[in-house]
Amino acid sequence: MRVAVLTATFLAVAVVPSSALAQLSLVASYPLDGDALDASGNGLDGAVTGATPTTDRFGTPSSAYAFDGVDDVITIGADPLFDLGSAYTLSAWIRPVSTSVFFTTIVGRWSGSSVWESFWLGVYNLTPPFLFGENTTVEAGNQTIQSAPTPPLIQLDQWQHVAFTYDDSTDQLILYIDGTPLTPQFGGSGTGTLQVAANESVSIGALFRGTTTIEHPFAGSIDQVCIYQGAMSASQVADLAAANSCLLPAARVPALGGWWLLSLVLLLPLAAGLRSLRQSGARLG
Ligand SMILES: [Ca+2]
Repeated sequence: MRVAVLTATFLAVAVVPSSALAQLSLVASYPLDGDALDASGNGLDGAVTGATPTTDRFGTPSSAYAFDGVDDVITIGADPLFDLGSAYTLSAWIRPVSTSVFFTTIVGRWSGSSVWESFWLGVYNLTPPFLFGENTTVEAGNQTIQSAPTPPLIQLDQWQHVAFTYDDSTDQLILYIDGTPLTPQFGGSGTGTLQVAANESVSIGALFRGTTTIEHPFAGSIDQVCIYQGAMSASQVADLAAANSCLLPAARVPALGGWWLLSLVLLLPLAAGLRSLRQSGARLG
C-alpha cells in the first residue's frame, strides 16, 4: 500500500505540468493543404471564399492558400473556444505581395461591440512593410503593436513565419518574424481580457465583420495558421517557426518519464497479484 501511495504521488508530481505550460493550449490549426479544415481536433473548420490553393514554402502544390487582396477570405465562425481570454498566440506562414490596401489581415476576429478587433495579426503596406498586432480588451480598449523598420523585416514575395503573443499577466504584446522577437516601433504593452462578441467570426485573409462585410483583405499566400490560448515564450515561438505544423503544447504530450511511471503504476498491481498467486501456490504445494 505504501509503495502504491508513494508511486501515485510521484506520478502526480511527474505529469502535472508547470503553470505556464498548463495555460497554453492549441485552439485551432489550419495546415491549408487543399482545404481549410481544423487539424487541432476541435472541429473549428473554415469555409473558403475565393481563395485558391497554391504552393507552400517547400514548393508543394495545394499546400497553402492565395488571397487576391480584394474579397478572398476563409471564415471560421465564432466558437466560444475563440474567446481567448487574457493571453493568446497567433502564428502563420505568409508570402505577401504588393497591394494597395493599407491594413491587411493574416488572421483576426472582430470584437463586435466596438469599432476595434478582438485580435488581429496583419501587415501594414508601407515601405518596408510592417507587421502589426492589435487587440481590444474589456478593461483597456484598443492596444496595438507595430514592428520597427529594422531587421528582421517583412519581405514581399518571400515566405516568412510571423507570430503575435499577448499576455495580460506580463502586460506584453510581442511580434515575431521567423522566430525572432521584434523591437516594437510603438505599443507593446496592454492589459485585460479580450472583448468578444458571440456572433463575430474568426477569419483568415481578411476581417469578416458581422455576417457579410469583408474588410482589410490580404494579398499573397498564407499557410499553417495556428491559434493558441496562452502566450508562448520566445523559445516556444522559435520552436514553432522551425516546425512544419502547429506544435502541441508539451503539457498535452506525456513525457517519456510520465509514460514510464504510468507503466509502473499499471504493472505494480499485476506484479503484486502474481506474487500473491505464487505464494498461495507454494502453500498449496
Ligand atoms: Ca500547408
